[in-house]
Amino acid sequence: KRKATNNANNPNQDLCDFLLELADFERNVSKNVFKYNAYRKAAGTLSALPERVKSGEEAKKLPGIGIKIAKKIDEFLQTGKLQKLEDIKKDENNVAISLLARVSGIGPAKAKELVDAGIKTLEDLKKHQNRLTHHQKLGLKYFDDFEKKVPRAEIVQIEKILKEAIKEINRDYLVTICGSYRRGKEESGDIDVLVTHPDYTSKAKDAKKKTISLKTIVEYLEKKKLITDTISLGSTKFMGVCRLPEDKPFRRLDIRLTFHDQYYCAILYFTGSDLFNKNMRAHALEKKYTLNEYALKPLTIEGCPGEPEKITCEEDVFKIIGLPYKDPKDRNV
Ligand code: DCP
Ligand code: MG
Ligand code: MN
Repeated sequence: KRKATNNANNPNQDLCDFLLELADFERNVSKNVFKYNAYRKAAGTLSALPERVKSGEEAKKLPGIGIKIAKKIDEFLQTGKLQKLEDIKKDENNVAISLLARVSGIGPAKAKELVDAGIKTLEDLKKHQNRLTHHQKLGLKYFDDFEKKVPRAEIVQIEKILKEAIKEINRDYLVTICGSYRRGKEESGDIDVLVTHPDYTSKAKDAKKKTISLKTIVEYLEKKKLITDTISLGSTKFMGVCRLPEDKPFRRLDIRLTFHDQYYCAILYFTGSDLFNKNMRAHALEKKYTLNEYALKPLTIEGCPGEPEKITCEEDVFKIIGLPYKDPKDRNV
């Protein structure tokens, strides 16, 4: 669940690591989302630099790095560690909460509840599975595999199997793998899939919609031995686990079924990054539009959303809110 800054031979890797570790503690222990985002943003900035940062002062000139983070960078460059982090880690409960919150399905509140009950290691957790939800049990079972990044080449293979299988059910299905993979990343945390069908629109009659079913897709992918576990399955959202035939690690797989007339807003949203989405939504608001994973709607003077704009590609959204088009690979921040 940690958002790594996975840039091959990053000259500032150690700095990024301590910032991401701080980010994790802020989210899971201090529950300060603001600081969590600030540390992540700073780590993201450093990971994109081609050269090693020489001082905090130099770093302060970069986006997302203010005086406080600059000071921490100086301390780390001079002493090789960060006292704030050392102090946090002196409390074994903090370390335990941080560990348990790495299990898929366990959030900061649940992690604290478990640690308060004396459950502090993955071994402890295995003995107390009755305290866990179905999702959390799977998170524990696949803990090691879910911590591993998915190489791009593996998603290419999964994409091929997935598309062939879904088109066997009905050849008009449209399938797009979004997330970090679509942004061109060499490694991803999971696999995010969007599916639609020309007959499956927000306006279509229920009878017609019923012929399109995410459950049918999931069952077929199980039969094909690609999907191994289901975390949750609703009419439009599947969360689960998949694995390639030849003993590769188990991977987190998300599939969403979306209406055809909302497909391109959905693709834009699920391609991310989450930070890019935040900025784009804010820009849309400045132009008196509201943007989400379903639609782009103009806002009236009273601030009420009107009828959705007709969107037939991602470019439409950029055009309407007056932004130059950005390729998915340029949406990493
Ligand atoms: N998303 C978002 N806001 C969130 C969570 C997700 O806008 N709070 C969108 C943008 C993400 C996409 O959903 O890119 C997929 O979510 P992931 O958590 O799978 O993120 P990524 O695919 O970008 O990264 P990773 O490689 O970690 O999976
Ligand atoms: Mg993803
Ligand atoms: Mn995902």
